[in-house]
Amino acid sequence: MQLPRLLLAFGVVVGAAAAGERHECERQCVAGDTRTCKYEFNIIEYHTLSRACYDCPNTLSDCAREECIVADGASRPLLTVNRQLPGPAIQVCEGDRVVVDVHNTQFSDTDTIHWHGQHMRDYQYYDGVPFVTQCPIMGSFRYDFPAATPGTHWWHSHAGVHRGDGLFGALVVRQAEDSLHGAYEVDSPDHVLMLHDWIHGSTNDEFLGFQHSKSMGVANTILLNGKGRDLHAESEGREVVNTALEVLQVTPGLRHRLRIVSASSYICPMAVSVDNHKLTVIAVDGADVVPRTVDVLEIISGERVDVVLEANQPVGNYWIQVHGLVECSTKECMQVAVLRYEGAPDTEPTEQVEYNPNPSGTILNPLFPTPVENAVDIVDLDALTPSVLPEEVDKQFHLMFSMNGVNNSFFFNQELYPFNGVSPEWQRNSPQVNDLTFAFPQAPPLSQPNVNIPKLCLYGQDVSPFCEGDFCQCTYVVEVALGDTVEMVLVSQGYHPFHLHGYYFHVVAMGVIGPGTTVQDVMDLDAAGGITRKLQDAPLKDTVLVPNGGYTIIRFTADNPGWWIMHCHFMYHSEMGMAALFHVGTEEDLPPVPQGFPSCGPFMPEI
Ligand SMILES: *[C@@H]1O[C@H](CO)[C@@H](O)[C@H](O)[C@H]1NC(C)=O
Ligand SMILES: [Cu+2]
Repeated sequence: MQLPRLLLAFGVVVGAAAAGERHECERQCVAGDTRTCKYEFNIIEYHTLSRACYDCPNTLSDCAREECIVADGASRPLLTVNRQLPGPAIQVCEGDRVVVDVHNTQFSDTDTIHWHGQHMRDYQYYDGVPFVTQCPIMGSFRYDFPAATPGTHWWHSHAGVHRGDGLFGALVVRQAEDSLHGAYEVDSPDHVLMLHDWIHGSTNDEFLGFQHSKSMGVANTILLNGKGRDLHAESEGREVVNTALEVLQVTPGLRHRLRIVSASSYICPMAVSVDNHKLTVIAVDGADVVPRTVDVLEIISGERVDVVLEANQPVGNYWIQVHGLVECSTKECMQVAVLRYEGAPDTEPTEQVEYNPNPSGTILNPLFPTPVENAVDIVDLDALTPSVLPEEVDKQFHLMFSMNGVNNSFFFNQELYPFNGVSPEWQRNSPQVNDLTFAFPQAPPLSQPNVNIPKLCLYGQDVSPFCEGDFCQCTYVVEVALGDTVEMVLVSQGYHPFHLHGYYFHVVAMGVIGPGTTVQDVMDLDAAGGITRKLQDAPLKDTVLVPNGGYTIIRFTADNPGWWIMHCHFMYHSEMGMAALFHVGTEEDLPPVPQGFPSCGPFMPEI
């Protein structure tokens, strides 16, 4: 039977009331109908449980008021776009022109917005990385780019730790006819699930406490589409607030496409499952894969997973469970949402849920990639569009992601309080790439190519001029010619989600060797034939786990010129310098800098 796909989804507004009306671009996609989709993003400093909430939580109906942000009921300052958490979702059709006017109303801070998943080919100036592609926004800035890469994506602040304070939202690009449309009937704009971790205070306060004092930098809880409950309130002596949970409504008998995004900021990979339901994975990071059915999916900061959920169980309410892993297990962070069948009562499931970091069943993308039966690693997935990669590449790079105990001058003073002169609770390891802390240029090399980069250091060259003792800091750049085929061997001590701007890459290998694995260990294993590369139908991603004590190998053709940041997607790690720049081609390969594009830089005249 042919079901009226999508009409169902767009015909009725289901679930909890979304803030305001639907944007006219949020529509069923039809070939030939492309539009200009305009958005106003006001970056506003704000607070949970503000006066917009009236008598919430005492009067529960007040909590649903427009501009009232409850989160998990903890009172804290935050940053918003348009007083919403998450910020407004952009849901458009492939080929639409997306125009977002960002107005920064912060009293004393700047911002930029990155469109995670869009590769900005020919629109490099709108990638949204401060001091790389543009100057930080002080007043207003108009982003203008085509929705060129279909799939489930998201947008977020790329400035400081603002993402953790609430500056993020969904960016979904649908197609008139997608390759996997036969796999589901419903693709509702209400079925986007943004997962993010949350702390009970201002992110900057916590970040400074982590760097200079004894704060551990771990999340307090997880929120699903900005909603959730402080599940440890009672045991930790906080006021118990009966906050609303997110509800996803499904139609009995139909298959629904759920679009899951990890907007996590802290070190909080998550395990996602739905009680009594299997999840059929059809896309990762927006790119279609040959469908695989699993029980649980693990997702790390920046990743997206699209699944099909068939509503084939008795009409009722079921828990959607999200459990935090790694550092999120120290506070047993978890959250639930309700999967509600049409016709089911407006109640919560009665099953008790308990924190469980070791879910059973078949797991997609496990944190510990091993050749065990019940795991589907990212490299086990097949891209839906067949491809065969050549055996050889033009350029190979090795990048080590590690946490180093060095006299990082941001936290230590070699004379007054060196790393080895303080007790362990005051020590902080520095997140580095190839033992280097990334220093941002003073002006964006993309839009101001003539401004000197004072601390420029190139891959493969001597970096000693940039070191003071054991601490090295520079603007680390990996350069290739336009069109080069590239392999990056990513090695890691600890878990790090690697994100490269401007590209999809093929994930061709992933594995674990053991604690303390070095680049040399991976090279030796590779030389001995111990690493098999998947050159046929390797899945495409833009964010990938580099497992603890292991490696991930990616390949792609550097056909998108520009200056692209690549970084660990854990917010603290990238802000503390676990980043580098990937420079492709030359100025001549780029479109002209847009007229009137803002410029910035140091003012240091001769004296
Ligand atoms: C840091 O500086 C101190 C004092 O100069 C030195 O003794 C120590 O070896 C350096 N490195 C570490 C990791 O502490
Ligand atoms: Cu990291």
